[in-house]
Amino acid sequence: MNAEQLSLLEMPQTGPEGLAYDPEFLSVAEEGELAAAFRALPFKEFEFHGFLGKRRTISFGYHYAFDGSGLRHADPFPDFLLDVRDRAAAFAGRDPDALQHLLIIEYAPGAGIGWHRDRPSFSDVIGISLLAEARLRFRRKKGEKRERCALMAAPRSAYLLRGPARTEWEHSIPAMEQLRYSITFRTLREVGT
Ligand SMILES: O=C(O)CCC(=O)C(=O)O
Repeated sequence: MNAEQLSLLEMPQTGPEGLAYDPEFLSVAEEGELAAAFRALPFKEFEFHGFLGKRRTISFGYHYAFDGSGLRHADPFPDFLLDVRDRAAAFAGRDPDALQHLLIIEYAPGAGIGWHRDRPSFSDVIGISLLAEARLRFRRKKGEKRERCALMAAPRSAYLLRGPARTEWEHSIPAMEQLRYSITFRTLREVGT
């Protein structure tokens, strides 16, 4: 990761520990094919305790419902994403079968994602960006202050959130100006860890 990809706003370090980045994870051709396939998917507005967000999502493997019901089984991963899953697993140094949750998000212009940490049911998060660059912002409390930094996630790139980047830092993406899709794969946290 170089200084242009990771802007260190108030941080004297190289970024959240546990954040890894591959700027060229997908080819241009793969990105085009995936985006074309995504246009046919039955996305639904993201629902959070009865409120609808601007982004639209679809989950495979498992679905996490924010209505109190939590993690449930969902349809299996589509075949056309199995190769991407295998490469995402290799990027994270994990077995492909460990990537059990797949979430595709459609961010139309004006849609973003607010500050959050992923649910404790999940462990590693591998995110792949399509079509537009996103400013993946990070923050965590340090005493009375907050540390902040941001990763410019380029189209066709992949990032990994693990360890402190996943559990100590919150992340968010401001409203997009252009259509972006993200693919995120998650491992499930083992009980007792
Ligand atoms: O779109 C992205 O890359 C981030 C997705 C995200 O933060 C999430 O699904 O919790």
